[in-house]
Amino acid sequence: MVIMVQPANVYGNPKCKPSPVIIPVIDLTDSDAKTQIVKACEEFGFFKVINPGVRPDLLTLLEQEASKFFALPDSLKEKAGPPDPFGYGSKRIGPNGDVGCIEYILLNANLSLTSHKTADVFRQTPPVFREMVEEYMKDMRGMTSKVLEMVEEELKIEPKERLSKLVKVKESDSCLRMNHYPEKEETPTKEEIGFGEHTDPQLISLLRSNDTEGLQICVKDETTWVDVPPDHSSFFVIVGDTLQVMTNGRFKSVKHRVVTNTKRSRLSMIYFAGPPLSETIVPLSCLVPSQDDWRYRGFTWAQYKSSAYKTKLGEYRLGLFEKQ
Ligand code: GA4
Repeated sequence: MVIMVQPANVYGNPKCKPSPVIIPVIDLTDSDAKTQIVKACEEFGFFKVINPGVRPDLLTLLEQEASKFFALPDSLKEKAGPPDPFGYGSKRIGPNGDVGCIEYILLNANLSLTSHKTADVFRQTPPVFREMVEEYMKDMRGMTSKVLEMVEEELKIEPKERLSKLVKVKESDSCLRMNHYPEKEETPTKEEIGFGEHTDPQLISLLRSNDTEGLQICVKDETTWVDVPPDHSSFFVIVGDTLQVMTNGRFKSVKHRVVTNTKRSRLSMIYFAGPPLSETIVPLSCLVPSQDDWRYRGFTWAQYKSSAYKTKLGEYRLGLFEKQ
């Protein structure tokens, strides 16, 4: 199955008449799912998952509790900020001057490792919020490992190079972001940036949103942006930089962004599945046996993360690690 979408006109060139783009829609229970996943990761670095197997009541409850947090007075929310990088943030994204029409909560997937800013998020919310977050992250860990296992099977990745184990182990450095893009009071005349264009540094990310549009991905020639129609009952899978390196560029880490132009607020939750900090990231030798063919030099996830935090959102972070 696929969704046909038209290239977004606002940031594109209005003179060219672009052809529609087809975003893959994959049912993980389909017998052919693993082949479809690999094709989608190669072509777009992006696909939609239907029938994700996550309890709809958990999604509804978590969304309700997150909305209640964002509806609190600024003075209370700000007690959990500014983010370090975890905690509550408003308008500023990351430490290098990026801004957007957004407020958010960023949480480490391992809540017990968490900073006092995160503890302050839960101080402002009922205990059920933390319980829902923990349950949701467990489900997200399950879904990311399932997708990666399917990739392993299709690409015949050897057991010692398993991708899925990187996100299953307790040392996995994953995080959860809840983004709230407030509604506009007046009819907006132009779209504004909610979250600027970027690629995700991790292995893969799972994004879910309410029924408000705004997400766009960059396709084809790297210059065409397309609107991704929202679907609150499905998840979107985003390939990150780390998976691009491990597949030696075969999978694309997709550039994406969020524009806000609606009278309805947008609420999204993204789980970023990352490897352990000490993990060395190199192309998988079962895919690329000769090091001469590696397009990237190796790095640990800790090194990549610290270099990412020195960049602006839209920078091409892998450039530093490409072989000449
Ligand atoms: C982009 C993907 C995730 O949202 C994130 C972001 C992180 C942050 O907001 O703290 C970064 C950004 C993201 C990449 C470059 C740096 C770090 C903001 C920023 C400018 C949580 C992540 O892991 O990397």
